[in-house]
Amino acid sequence: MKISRVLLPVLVIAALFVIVSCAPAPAPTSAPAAAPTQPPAAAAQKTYKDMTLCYPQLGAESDWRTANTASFKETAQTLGIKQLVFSDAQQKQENQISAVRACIQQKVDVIALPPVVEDGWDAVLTEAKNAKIPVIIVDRSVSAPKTLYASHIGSDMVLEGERAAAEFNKMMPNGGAVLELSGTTGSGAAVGRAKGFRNKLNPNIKILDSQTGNFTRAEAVPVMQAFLKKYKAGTDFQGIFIHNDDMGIGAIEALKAAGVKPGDLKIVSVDGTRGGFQAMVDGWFQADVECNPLLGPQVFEMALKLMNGQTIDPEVLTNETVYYPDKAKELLPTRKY
Ligand code: GZL
Repeated sequence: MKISRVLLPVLVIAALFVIVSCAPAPAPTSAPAAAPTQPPAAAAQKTYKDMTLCYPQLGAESDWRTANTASFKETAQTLGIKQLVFSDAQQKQENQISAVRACIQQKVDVIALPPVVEDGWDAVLTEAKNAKIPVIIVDRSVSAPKTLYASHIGSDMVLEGERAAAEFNKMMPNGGAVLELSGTTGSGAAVGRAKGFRNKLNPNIKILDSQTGNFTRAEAVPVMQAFLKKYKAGTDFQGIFIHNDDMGIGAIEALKAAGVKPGDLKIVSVDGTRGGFQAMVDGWFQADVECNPLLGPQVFEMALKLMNGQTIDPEVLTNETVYYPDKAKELLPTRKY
């Protein structure tokens, strides 16, 4: 078959096109991808033996605090953690902040912070977050944004204050006046208890005066002495709301010296320590609102979950009750703190 000179090149180009477009795809230049491998084994789970936990304790101001410290040290020992980085800030926020910064430098796994006061933590919590060290707020609360820490575990301080108010409402149905011996100024415990107390106290019961005893027995004595100089026990006031047992024991010293007898006044305290139970046995306290310091086991469990990338509840409140003199004698020998 003759093909014209014009048609021939067209046929050649067309033929070439067909060859290229049908030709099998050129062999890949790189070697074929290896068969997919198994996903990487999950990272080995951390255990307590891998844990370095920082606990910059706020102080040693009360029997409650002593029991809280013991709970952390004993639990760390029992679990066999790698290291508990413990320090005592002597109730000074600047010391706590320095201790947290030292733990950040040390690259601890978790920081458990029992804040002495509510405010002033944003900067150091931001530093911990930037260092990718999770923080658990323990016991008292902070005003810093919740995005700066993993969780808060502690008591509902407002409820504790409300429970104390309910006791005075029951004991003083016809009203009267009470004094308040409050905890450390600006602390979540004192702020919450005072708030709750005022939430629920009957309007016919007046808060005659309120002074801080900084949660210590020693500082409560002069505060109670000054109250007794200014007001007549039983006449000007019939009751006292005391934010912790240690200050209650200090107040009792001053009341005894002024000739006040057990039962002359309606006294409600907070914590439920052995000292508070003894004060109920002796007739000084009419009720003791529980505040549990034994938080160590729960905090270490939360810390291990954080180390293994697990989420934890952002807020863990401890279940508490109110103790009364009628059971105090029987329960006193069983008290753990
Ligand atoms: C409350 C705690 C308080 C106690 C005091 O959770 O922070 O501090 O009530 C202690 O005894 O000093």
